[in-house]
Amino acid sequence: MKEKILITSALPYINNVPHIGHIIGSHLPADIFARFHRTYGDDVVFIGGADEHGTPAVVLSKQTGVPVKKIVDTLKAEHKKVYDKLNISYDNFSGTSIPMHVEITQDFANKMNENGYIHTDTVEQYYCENCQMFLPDRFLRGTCPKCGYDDCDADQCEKCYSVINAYDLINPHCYNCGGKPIIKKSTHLFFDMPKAQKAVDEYLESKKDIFKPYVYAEAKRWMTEGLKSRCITRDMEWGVPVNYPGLEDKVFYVWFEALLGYVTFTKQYDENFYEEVWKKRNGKIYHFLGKDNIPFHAVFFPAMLVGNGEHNFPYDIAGYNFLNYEGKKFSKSKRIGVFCTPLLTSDLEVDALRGYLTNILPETKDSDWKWEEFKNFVNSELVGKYGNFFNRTINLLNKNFPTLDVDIDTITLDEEDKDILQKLKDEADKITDLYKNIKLRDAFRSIMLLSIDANTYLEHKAPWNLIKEGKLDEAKKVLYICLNICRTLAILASPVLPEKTQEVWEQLNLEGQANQPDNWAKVGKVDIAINHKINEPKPLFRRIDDDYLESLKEHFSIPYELNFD
Ligand code: B3M
Ligand code: ZN
Repeated sequence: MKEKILITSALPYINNVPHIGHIIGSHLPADIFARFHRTYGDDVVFIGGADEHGTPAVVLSKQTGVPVKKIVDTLKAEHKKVYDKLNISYDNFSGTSIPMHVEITQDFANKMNENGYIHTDTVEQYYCENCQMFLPDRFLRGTCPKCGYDDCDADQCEKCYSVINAYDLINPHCYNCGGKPIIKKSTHLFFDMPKAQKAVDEYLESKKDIFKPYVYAEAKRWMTEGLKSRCITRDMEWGVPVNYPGLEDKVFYVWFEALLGYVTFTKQYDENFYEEVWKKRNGKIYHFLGKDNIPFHAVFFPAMLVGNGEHNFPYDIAGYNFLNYEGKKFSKSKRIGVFCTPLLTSDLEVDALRGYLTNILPETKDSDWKWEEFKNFVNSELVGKYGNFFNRTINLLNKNFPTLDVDIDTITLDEEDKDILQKLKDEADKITDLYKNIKLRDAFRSIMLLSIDANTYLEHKAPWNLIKEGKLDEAKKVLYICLNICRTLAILASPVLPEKTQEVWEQLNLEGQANQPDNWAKVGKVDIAINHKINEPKPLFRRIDDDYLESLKEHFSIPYELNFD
């Protein structure tokens, strides 16, 4: 039965341009999962967009003197180009500055207020006299009260990922000028998180076997400390305006409204789907994000949903670890990393990149980009194993039997045929389950392994010898089996390698698209027409030699230079 599946990828702050670590940590896995479900036959909506508000872009604006709106518009366009180039198949890539988002956020907060989850309080807030401003979130720095990290901001510690309350920061100072802030009174809205503690506990309990263990553990860590009231408004101009009487000069705290971006962007894309999934709770919501975002999605958001009472809860939260670069942390200023804007002017095959990233997806621990490993992966796995099996099969067919015409009555399967067909079926089932359970790296690795088995079968059967010996029916049988394996291998890998699997689909001369809805029903099956006509073969992936690798390294080491002219 068709299921409604809503997939979201964390909304990036718009104060930079993504590097490959951002891609591997949410956009790519979310895209693979969305592509799988579409081809599987589900009713999928995949949304993302820019987290345009909050302090990150405002901080950059202060540093560069460029108006924040201009920063956001310029960088958002760069983001979109990168995601398009990588074939991230967003149904709706939007942004939190759209008018509909103001309405959704305000209505959501009103309802929480009606339900008694919001109160106002006049509190002492840090204010920089030098900069003449309150110091929300990233504008305030100090020492983390949890881990002692000395460059912690007043929102979340970059080191231990603890969510911080501004007044708990030790030795606070202004990020802008380094000055010591004074304390000024200001009235704000507070979210009564303790009131939601029990319901969030129960929610998390029900997710014990669904969330990955470290996502569950990260959520529990915050719960065990006990939820505290959290300020959900800020003294800033840039953001979603608050409509609460007397507080109209404030905006909502960025995490409060950004999470609701998921609701807005669904509604903006498809009102009916929004009604079904968010309001009637008929469907599953999957969030993809980096590990630093886990507490907000697994605790703060569910707590908001408890307070609001009118929306569906996340079904699963796929949190990813980080990607390092050759053993070091990505750093734009030190030019350490693989940056994304160079993609736009590179002839690097996007699926080679997607394949390698999937192979090192940081699902259970941090992983490491290594150029040498990238080269070896492309040459030995994509060219040597996966691509090679298609190429040999299509070549042999094209040269010897451009129209196959297998005589089905004369086919008798020997043990080796039966083994490979059983393997095909078993592996297809296993890989399908891995996709469903968001074990995308294992799914992809299993596809690569299956292509080794397929090559071994072909090698053993050596249809080229059978042809020489005049055993044409036997040769046709082997190639017919290989042709069917090719179809399964193409469909199975289509979520990861959308361009290449479509190319090979056309070489195989199969109908429609490799990734068309419901095509998944064909995986593991052997039912291609017996008089199938094959097309021209062409090598699938480009081999990477040392010179090309050097030029790629150089090309991808250049980060985007901010330029707002
Ligand atoms: N913008 C944090 C980040 O970019 C934040 C995610 C919002 S998801 C609703 O990592
Ligand atoms: Zn200052």
